[in-house]
Amino acid sequence: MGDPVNVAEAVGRTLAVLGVRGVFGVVGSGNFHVTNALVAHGARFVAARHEGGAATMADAYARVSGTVAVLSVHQGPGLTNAMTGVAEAAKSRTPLVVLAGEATDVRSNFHIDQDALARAVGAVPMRISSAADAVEETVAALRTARRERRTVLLNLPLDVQATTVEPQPAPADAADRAAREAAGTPQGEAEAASGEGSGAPGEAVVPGEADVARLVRLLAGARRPVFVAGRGARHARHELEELAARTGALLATSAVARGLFRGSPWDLDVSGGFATPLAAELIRDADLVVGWGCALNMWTTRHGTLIGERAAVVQVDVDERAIGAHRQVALGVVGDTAATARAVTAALRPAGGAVARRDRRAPELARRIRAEGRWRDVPYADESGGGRIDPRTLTIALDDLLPVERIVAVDSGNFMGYPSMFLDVPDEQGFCFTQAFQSIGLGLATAIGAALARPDRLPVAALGDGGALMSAAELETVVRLGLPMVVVVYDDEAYGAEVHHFGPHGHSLDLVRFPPADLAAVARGHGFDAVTVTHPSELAGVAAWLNGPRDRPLLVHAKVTRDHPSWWLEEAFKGH
Ligand SMILES: Cc1ncc(C[n+]2csc(CCOP(=O)(O)OP(=O)(O)O)c2C)c(N)n1
Ligand SMILES: [Mg+2]
Repeated sequence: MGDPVNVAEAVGRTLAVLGVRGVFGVVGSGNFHVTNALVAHGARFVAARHEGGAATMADAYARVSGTVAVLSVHQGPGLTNAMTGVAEAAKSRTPLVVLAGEATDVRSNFHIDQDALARAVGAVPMRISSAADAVEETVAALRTARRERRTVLLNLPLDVQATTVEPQPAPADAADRAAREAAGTPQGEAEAASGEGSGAPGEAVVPGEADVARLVRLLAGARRPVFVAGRGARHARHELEELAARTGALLATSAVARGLFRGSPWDLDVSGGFATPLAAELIRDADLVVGWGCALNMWTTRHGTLIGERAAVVQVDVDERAIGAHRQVALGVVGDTAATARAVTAALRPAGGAVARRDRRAPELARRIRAEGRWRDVPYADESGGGRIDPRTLTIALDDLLPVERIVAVDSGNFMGYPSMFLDVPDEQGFCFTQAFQSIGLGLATAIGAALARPDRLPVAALGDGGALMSAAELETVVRLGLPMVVVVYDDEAYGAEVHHFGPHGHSLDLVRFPPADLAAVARGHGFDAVTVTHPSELAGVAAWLNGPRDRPLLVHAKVTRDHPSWWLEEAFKGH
């Protein structure tokens, strides 16, 4: 393998040879060599302007590409800057390797306890301990990320980095095998950390026969079954649709799996705070709810209210610990979602037998789902006026204007339901929801990472004014990368979530309101095109951008009405 290289180079080369392609970060002295080696061996490095942005870009890239991503940061502050994004990734079980320089000398300004930091947010601390073990330890870190769907911190102590690795010919078959493993498809999509489902494919966990038989019996006896698919079912659309067709089940998803059943006449879209009135009615009416790779947590069940009192609840999950973690279940099946659905379908009597299509799949219901199944079909009174646009009107208009082949990323805040509910997505890869840590400020970087994983789709970042300004450093990254992105800012000149949380109790709101900021000018300063929308007629500027060369990204600065909280926020407050 040629000349001796130092440990940093060996680590970077190993990761690249094993198939890592997406690398994000901010380069300092402690990660300079490792990052250069990654690039030299075929990885793409994306420079962010803040490590927080880089972490979330890597997270989103891993989720959408289905491969392990790498985050590369400087020792100490490089890592602390990244920690919010690392926490989101860890809670979401995103397969991610964080490469961080490490100052082990306690007298160094950069010294902190990096292991403790990783552990505190649920990431797995690992370390390159010596030149002799560097390659093996790198492979182990990648394997943990991939196989266990963990976010791994691979510490690179500065003194060890500088030592020399003797050339060792990598056996071709081992490299091949490892490369397949690393570049594999862990469908790393994530739901809330709080244990939202798991169940990535790979080594599919086969369910026990007795459990399959129990689930067959429950499905055979149910008149109105509903399936709720989560992160762990994102690879199982086909199998779940087939089983649903045999049992008459209706199909819903948790927020992170939004779009999974798009195109099915039985698709109820999201179960939870974002559910349409029709979806809520049908899920509440179910006599059997089966969560597939879905934790059925307080968000997905609206604090339990979406599950009828007499409904039997079943959970299928690859992780035994996820079963019953959020609510009691009548049956827990430990198994991969696709493998379990296949086994249950095979065990059912042939179509046309006792377990034929159920009454819930009547043509009348399909007609209702067609007519009332989307939020934009629910009548509302447009409150636009006085220089502000109703966010529903804004989002419906954008839904009409923007190409269907889109990938939507949503930040946190009062506004977040509008894009999550009124912007349609083509499939489960059209929605990237980094909300396991409920942090504001991740939406823009999420859109960047997702856009790089799906360059064929128009990326749409939906942000509040607070989240937009918190992450504004990455506007330049969007421009520099030449991404044809649409950033929509729902500007209420406030931390609206806090205004609506505390306003009704008579508290002063001075600390959570802000004077108007010209966000269109901020965006133009970074090289964006921008339009300010205070009235529906101004959306013509968006149409003009879409018709044009799209050689710069577009920021839509929407001044939105702000008289009352969104209904999903009122719902969410119950969880505080
Ligand atoms: C990093 C972080 N800081 C603070 C909060 C608390 N918080 C939740 S929503 C919110 C306001 C967000 O404001 P904005 O982005 O303008 O959206 P809006 O609520 O106004 O729609 C804040 C401060 C948080 N969730 N995450
Ligand atoms: Mg706001």
